[in-house]
Amino acid sequence: MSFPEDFRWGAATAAYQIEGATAEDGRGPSVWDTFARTPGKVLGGDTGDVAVDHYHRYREDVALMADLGLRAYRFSVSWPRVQPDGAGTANTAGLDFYRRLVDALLEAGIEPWPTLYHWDLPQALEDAGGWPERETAHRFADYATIVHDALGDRVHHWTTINEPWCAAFLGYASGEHAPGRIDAAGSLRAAHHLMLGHGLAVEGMRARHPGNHFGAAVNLYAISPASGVDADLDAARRIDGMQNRFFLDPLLRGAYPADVLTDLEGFGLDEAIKDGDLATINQPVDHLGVNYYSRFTVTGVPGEATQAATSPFASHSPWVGSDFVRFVDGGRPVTGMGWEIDESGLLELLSRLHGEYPAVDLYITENGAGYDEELGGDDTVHDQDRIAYLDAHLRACHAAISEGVPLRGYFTWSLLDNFEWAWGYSKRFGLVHVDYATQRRVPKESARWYAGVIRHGGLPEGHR
Ligand code: IFM
Repeated sequence: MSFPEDFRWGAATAAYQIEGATAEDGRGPSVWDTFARTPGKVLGGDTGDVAVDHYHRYREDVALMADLGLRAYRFSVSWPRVQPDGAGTANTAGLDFYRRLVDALLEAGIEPWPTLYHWDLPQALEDAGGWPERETAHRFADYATIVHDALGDRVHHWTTINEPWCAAFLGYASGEHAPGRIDAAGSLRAAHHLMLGHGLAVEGMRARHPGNHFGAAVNLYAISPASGVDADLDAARRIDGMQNRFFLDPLLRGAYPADVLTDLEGFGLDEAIKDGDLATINQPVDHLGVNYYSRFTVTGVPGEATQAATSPFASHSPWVGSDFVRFVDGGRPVTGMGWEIDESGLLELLSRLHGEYPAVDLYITENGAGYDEELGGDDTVHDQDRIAYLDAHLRACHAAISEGVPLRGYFTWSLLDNFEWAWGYSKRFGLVHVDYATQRRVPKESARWYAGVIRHGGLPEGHR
């Protein structure tokens, strides 16, 4: 099962999850520094203060990537490293880190794919109101152009925001992620302003380097109603609306979905949307990043199964989860996160995206499986479950390409074990095991398997 010659084989990480060095070289505090220090917010009281020390070990990590044969590496830039207070002139020492990283990647023949916002908002901007404030979108666009001015001559693919659903709704509605606010109306404004920030940033960056490629990465799900009864169909419509279409439609069509706007009446979103915003959000983009992990099965029948532990981020949007939608067990095997494994959902999603939003190239910007793993006595991790997960999802990618879906690359989540947000260091997603006490890196079996896939440009025929 060969993939196209120019298919981008990659792996992904994010700044706060791997860099550490949170107080070095002038970096300012981010909302995640504050949140992680707040008792009870992160499992075990873990923080990103050291993480996997990538800030100091990036050369070793680039060498690991080269050993794996990665063609591209998706990382995120830490906004508070570049602008410690979220505004004003750049902190040169912070930008220099990304200059060094990009140079090391290019020297190793690995294409750098930066994401500008993977959730580490400068704390000063949160203190001024955070993403529910419109001004934050403008601050983000300024920051984006600073980074792009520094790297845009050598970096040609740019992702603006990562998973705005999480940043807005886990950050401001359920409070499970930083900054930990519980404010449904504020979370909707946050979502709108994240997308506005994306549009303003693309506009600014493209004006400077029209030849570069720009896009956003969204976390999308396959969604099934638990049955064909009207209440279940409506639950599926609602969760598809909030999870998928609420982001896809403004970004790619320039309009919020009408049914979702009706569902959200009374939450003040209308007042946040100013003339021209949707045209700004709907900047032409060169690619859409798809972060895919799982399928949701939902019911709207009152009194049916309550929140299933198996649904990532499921309970969380107060107005969506409480009255109309409940997540039920879809009866599939789960990863160590309790997330149901369903590669058919990825094929379904890719076909749908191509059918409904045809004009954009697609990349899988995240896909992977988290487990509680330990290094074995033979000094490796026999992560056959992860290999099976990746293999199945890559077969779905291959099927999508065979159907004509313009899927141009795949970035597995994640290169390294790292700080898994509210789960701290308890869940491991890496191809490479990290001993958090010594920072020693050991490629897992999945790393060797993925290197083989890249080397052969595909997978053997038939199922594993
Ligand atoms: O670790 C996260 C990543 O930061 C965003 N997408 C999901 C991953 C696994 O939870």
